[in-house]
Amino acid sequence: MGKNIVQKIISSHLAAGTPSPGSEIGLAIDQTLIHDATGQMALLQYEAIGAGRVKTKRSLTYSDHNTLQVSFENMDDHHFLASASRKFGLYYSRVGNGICHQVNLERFSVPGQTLLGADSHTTTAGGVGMLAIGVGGLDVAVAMAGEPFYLIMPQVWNVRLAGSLPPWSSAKDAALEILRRLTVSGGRGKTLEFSGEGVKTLSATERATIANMSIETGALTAVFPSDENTRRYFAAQGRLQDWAELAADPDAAYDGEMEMDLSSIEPLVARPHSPDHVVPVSSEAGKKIHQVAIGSCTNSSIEDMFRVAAILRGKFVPPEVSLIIAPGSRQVLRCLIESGGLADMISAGARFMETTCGFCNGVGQAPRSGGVSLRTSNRNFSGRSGTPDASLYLASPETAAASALAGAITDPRTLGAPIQVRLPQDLYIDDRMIVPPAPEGETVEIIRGPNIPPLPRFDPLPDDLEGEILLTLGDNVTTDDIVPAGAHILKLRSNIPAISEFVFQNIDSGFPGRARAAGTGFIVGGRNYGQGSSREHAALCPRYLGVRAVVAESFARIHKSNLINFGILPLELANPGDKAGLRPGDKLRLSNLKSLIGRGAAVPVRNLTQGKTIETKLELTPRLTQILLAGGLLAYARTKLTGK
Ligand code: MIC
Ligand code: SF4
Repeated sequence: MGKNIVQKIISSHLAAGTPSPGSEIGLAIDQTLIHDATGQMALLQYEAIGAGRVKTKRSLTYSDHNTLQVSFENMDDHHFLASASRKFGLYYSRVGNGICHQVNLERFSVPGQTLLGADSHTTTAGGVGMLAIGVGGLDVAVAMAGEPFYLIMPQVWNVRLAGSLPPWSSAKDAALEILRRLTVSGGRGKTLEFSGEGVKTLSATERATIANMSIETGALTAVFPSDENTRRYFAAQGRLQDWAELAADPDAAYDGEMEMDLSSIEPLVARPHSPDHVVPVSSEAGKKIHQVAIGSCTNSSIEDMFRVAAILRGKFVPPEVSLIIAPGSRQVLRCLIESGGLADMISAGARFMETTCGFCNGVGQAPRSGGVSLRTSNRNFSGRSGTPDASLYLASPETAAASALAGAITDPRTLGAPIQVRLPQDLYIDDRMIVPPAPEGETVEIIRGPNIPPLPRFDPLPDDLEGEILLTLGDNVTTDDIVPAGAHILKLRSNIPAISEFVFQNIDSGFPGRARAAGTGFIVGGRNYGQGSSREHAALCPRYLGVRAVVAESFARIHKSNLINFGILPLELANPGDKAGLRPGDKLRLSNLKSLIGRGAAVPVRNLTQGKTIETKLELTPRLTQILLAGGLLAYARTKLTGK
């Protein structure tokens, strides 16, 4: 029996286990990435592990998320990241060089290799045939130390693409169509592998857009074949030596499949406040908008930007709309300048932003109160823009440009004949903004500003836990709900005591105070608890405040790992109906934890207030059991790697 692409990459990187769906495997990691929202913790944790220089083929740090400098914190953090990267053997991409996923795709992606990134959209590199997985920063730190990355072998789903996108429909619409079908949880436990004649009609960056948003379905990642189109992309990047062909064997088997005819995809939009609230643009047409933001790691490639420039050429945005454009990398920006596209955008009234994440996670360009913002990014969770009552819509660059010109949501097909863009021959390749690590043996001092206090220390799991339910929540709670985005919060990513004061801020601002007063506490959630980003702060900060278990119907993959990594028990309700009997303020007791968890037994939760006991499941591999007992991955990895 032949192999599919995922099986091929996994078998060439298998470091432990047997790759059958549902079992734990260890994967050798070729490349890692971290950035200035997750990298501070990753590098502090890497330093605490004490493993010397990184052991991967290449590890990178990007400064792209936290680039506002209205006070000292972000710049201090950048100096920390640059100096620690230099010391530990990581390449450092300076602010202004671009968004991690776009730059990584352009300059470092390698088909057939593994990439582990402390960012959920690491999946973007699946567009050129990498097995690219988003995780918490601590998992990346451990991989940089040379340890395999452990995961549950996913099912591999064959997404068979037929046809080609009609004029004015774009890869973003295909990504939204996948979300419409799978919702924000339908991809759980799966990797999406793309095949079929339709794949050949998509360029490498269009594939990257689809791979980028696959994480929104809850999938582990997405992978495209590496073919002639991929080869062309690598040739344009001057990196043909990194290209390799990668395809599934003709008789490869899959665990499931999905058919999608690209020619039937019309322009789509995701309504507030979830990326799976997908409807045709035409059904929202005419809705007034106040802001249009084009960019983010989903849609900031040269192709995207050139299409936007062509639509805007010779036109002007009406006064009620603020049009924001942020290209994905310095390379994209340079091409826009040389082609005249930048002039078209500026002449049309666009505000031009840095080549960073920016508006995408609320670092600048917050909409007005109650405002409506149409964006080309991948998440429209409530509060993510920095304005709690704003409504965010997600759409393609074509829909965004058409809507900006009209001042209302507009189907781009109303613009008439399709636009033709000629992509540049010369991409102005220039890697000078990527600082290499120090040569081995050179002494490098790590620079730490006052925003970087020492790592908090956590004790091992006690035998008994008693505390109160601090908060009960519904389904699909996002990591943006737990530790919100926004410039004033993001700048504290390296300062756990300070950022912990913002936990659940948009839902229940009294949470931190209540948690601290309670000493030990629990959270109750519904289905798919912790969906969205990889931010380990959504586990680390609650742990810092005294949360020791989350009881939920189910958990999103990355967040569940992060909870375990920081010693919080992710307890799944055996009977979802029991959730109704868990009320805020109820006192809970969990007894004999060490022996129960140690022998893989169920963990009963005694509700002392209601006088009832609830059954929960704690599905752990032997390795995860050891991590929980040790109080978290940091303590476990340090002992394993250094004996301390
Ligand atoms: C996001 O898009 O939500 C982020 C900001 O890039 C996060 C990373 C983080 O919050 O640390 C992600 O996607 O993982
Ligand atoms: Fe940056 Fe937004 Fe992409 Fe996250 S989703 S990496 S914040 S551009």
